[in-house]
Amino acid sequence: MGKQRVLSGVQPTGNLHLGNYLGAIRNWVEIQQHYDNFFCVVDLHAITVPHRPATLAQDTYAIAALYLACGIDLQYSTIFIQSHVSAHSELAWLLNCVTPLNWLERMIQFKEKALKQGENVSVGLLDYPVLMAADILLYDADLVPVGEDQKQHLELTRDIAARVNDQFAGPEAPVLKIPDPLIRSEGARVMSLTDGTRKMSKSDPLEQSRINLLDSPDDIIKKLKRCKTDPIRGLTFDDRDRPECHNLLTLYRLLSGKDKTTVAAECADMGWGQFKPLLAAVAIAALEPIQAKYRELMDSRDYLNTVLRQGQEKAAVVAGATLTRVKDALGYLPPL
Ligand code: AQP
Repeated sequence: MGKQRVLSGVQPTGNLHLGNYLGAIRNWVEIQQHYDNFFCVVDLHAITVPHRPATLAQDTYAIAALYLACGIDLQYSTIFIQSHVSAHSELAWLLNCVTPLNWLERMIQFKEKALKQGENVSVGLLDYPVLMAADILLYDADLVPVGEDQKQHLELTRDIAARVNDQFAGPEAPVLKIPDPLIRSEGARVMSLTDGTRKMSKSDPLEQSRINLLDSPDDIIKKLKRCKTDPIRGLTFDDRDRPECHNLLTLYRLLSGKDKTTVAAECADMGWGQFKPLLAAVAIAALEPIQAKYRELMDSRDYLNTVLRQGQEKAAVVAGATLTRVKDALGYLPPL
């Protein structure tokens, strides 16, 4: 039997932060050799909120370079740009016509992001999870490694696939494979540095709320110096009344590679003044090699273009086959 298929992606909507890294990309790297992986830069999703045309292409390159810099290995993985494979938009339209509107209106991320946009909220923002379902289903993905925030969208993807199978195929010959989410308990929800009850997010207007993968050592030190804490001495995991403390200890644990018991013992008697420089040092050490590799890749535009062109060719073959299967099941006249 061949390897199971994995698909995931990140939007080029700004600087990648520790949440994107620890919740998603680092996990992709860790598991990649066991799977046949497709990792895309989901640029069609990036315009579901107001975006800047002047920086979209550059941001797209930057995410692709960061995938490689974080350790995505082309021996196991295909990297491509979502908008370079037109089957994504086409399948999204077909799935739109099968998906009940009220399924989308229930999506938490839509409600949260729509609130920020008032009357300017686009149909695309509501439709985002259908496009995401198309991204996943086109590749017959078995597993989708994501952070906790995407769990509801994954459930919707499964529901849409099941509905297509129910309506247009028999149980013996499903048209679409139903994928499973792969959400690791560690790092699944990295929280903001300014509010330990909110997730770290690219779109948070407060730059201080996140550590970006490309932040300089000085910026990391400053952000951690100013980040929200509490007046209690002694640092502990899992105290519901101390969300910032749990988040910062978890970051320290994940970035240092130490286990939870070791970190709990090491930090049990510490104050923030002692802990913050320690966390800054491990964050800087973890990001330094990624940043060096990123700079090298961004200076090798021909190489990046080759990677993305080859990725697009490979992705288009797999996606095209699924799209044809779905169109056949829906009864379309094939091209003559
Ligand atoms: N705070 C987080 N903790 C753990 N995982 C996270 N992810 C995002 N934030 C966290 C995971 O990163 C992957 C890519 O996310 P995305 O760029 O597609 O969009 P998002 O989930 O909406 O991430 P952001 O940073 O909050 O972006 P904006 O602000 O643009 O919406 C996903 O696997 C996600 O789970």
